[in-house]
Order: sequence, then C-alpha cells, then structure tokens
Amino acid sequence: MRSKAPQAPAISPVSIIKRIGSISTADIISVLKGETTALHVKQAFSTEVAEEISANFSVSTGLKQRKDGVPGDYVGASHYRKDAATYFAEAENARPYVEALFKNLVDPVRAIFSALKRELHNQGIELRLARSEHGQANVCRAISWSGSGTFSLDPHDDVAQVLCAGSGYELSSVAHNTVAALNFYPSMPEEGGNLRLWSHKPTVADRKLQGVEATGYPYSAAYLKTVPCREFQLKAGDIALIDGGFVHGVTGQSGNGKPRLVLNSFFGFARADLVLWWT
Ligand SMILES: O=C(O)CCC(=O)C(=O)O
Ligand SMILES: [Fe+2]
Repeated sequence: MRSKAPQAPAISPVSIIKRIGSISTADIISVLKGETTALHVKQAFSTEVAEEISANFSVSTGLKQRKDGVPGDYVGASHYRKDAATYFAEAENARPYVEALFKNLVDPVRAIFSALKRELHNQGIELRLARSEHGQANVCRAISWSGSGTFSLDPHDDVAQVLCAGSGYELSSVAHNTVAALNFYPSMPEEGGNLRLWSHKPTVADRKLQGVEATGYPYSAAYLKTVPCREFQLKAGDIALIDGGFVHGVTGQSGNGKPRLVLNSFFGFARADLVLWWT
C-alpha cells in the first residue's frame, strides 16, 4: 500500500464580534446558532464584582484540584469524563460552594442565563439547566488552570466530551449543534492567559486520528502547526463566548500575583425548541 502523507487539518473560517460594556442576547444567539464563532465583550461586568468573586474563590472551602488529567483548581462540577450519576451528584454537592462565590452579589452569569431564557422564551424555545434523576447542573463552575509551559490549558475542543458523554445525559444531542462555551473572567494575570482560537473544527475522524476521540483533549502542536489562530487578550471583567467546536486553549501565564480565574459554562440546542445549559 502507498503510504499517504498525513493530511493537514481543514481550515474553517472564523467570524468574530467585539463589543465593549455590555452583552446582548442577539449576539449570544448568533453564537448559539453557529453564525458567529466568537464574541469578546470587554468590560462586561464591573471590577468590583470581579474582585469579590475572585476573593470568594480564593478562600472557598469547596476548592478542589482536578484529578482527570486536566491540571486546574476548581469550585463546582465538570461533566468531562464522568458518567451522568457522578456528574449530577457532584453538581448537587458543589452547589452551595458555587453560590457562595457570588455571596450577596447579583450573579453576572445567572443574569445572562435569565436574559437569554427570557429572549428564547419569546421565540418559543425553552432554556433550562441540564438535569437527570440524580440532580441538576449548576449555572457555572470556577476554574484556575494550572498547566505550565506554552499553555495553561492545552488546545482542545468542547464537543467530543459532549458527543461521548454517555447514557443518562440528555445533553449528548447538543453535540450535533453548536456547543457554546461561555467564559467570564473575574481575575487575569498581568501577562498571558489569553484564549487562543484556531481556525479548525475537528470532525470525529480527525479526533480518531489524533487519539482524542472521546475527550477532544489535547491536540498536539504538530497537528495545529499549519492552522491559523488568533488570540483574545483578556482582562478582568471580560466575557468570551465561543463556538466550542473550534480548537482553543489558554496560553501560559506570567506576572506577579494575580491568578487567572474563569467562570465557565456550556449551552446549546438539544432540540429546535430546547436549549440546555451545563458545566
Ligand atoms: O479558560 C478559558 O479561557 C477557556 C476554558 C475552556 O476552554 C474550557 O473550560 O473548556
Ligand atoms: Fe474549552
């Protein structure tokens, strides 16, 4: 048999919206529908709120270290590589700690959830948290990535983990639509910690060849070598909403002191009349 040179990854066009000061449901819905790849909103929430959330995270008694091969410290629950019973039980247990991050603040993540719920409702579409007999997802999880080197979170996609979520998850069907990843940044280091987005949306076949079929994590530097990429320079108070099907990662961090903290959640169409939200 003739040996074939490895094929370079297909390039998918990326469309980006930038805003300052506020986030609109129309912009969110354009990412949800796959019309926009990424939305970067600068100064989307106040520095005061950002600082309070960061302070609450740093003293949280619910703070844990990830043990699933992705280095990071977190409050909340991740469905990644977990069966539904384990994930929903963890989400239930973590809820008081997630809520404590916002203490007596108006939670900016829930504010977006509520605004989007209202707008989708007007369009005859229900938005709700993913659930099962074991419990319900939380509105977000808080994570400080701790990988060292080029990336503090290696290049990955957010779709494989949804597609391969397994039985008991109602969210698996979202993988056939856009998996939107919503990121709030309450704290950012002086340098780095940028969100890098590659112009590539891996297929199931791509993932198989890269040995990341069930996880979408991590894609090697060699694989991404020929793919154009761009970086979002994030500041505390920013929001980045991306189509999680595109490969993305977080660059290495430096500076003295301020840790990088992200509040992350996922959402997408499970059916034409139902959008699910989970972490
Ligand atoms: O921290 C970020 O900026 C991105 C997080 C992310 O990609 C994820 O949690 O899947
Ligand atoms: Fe991601």
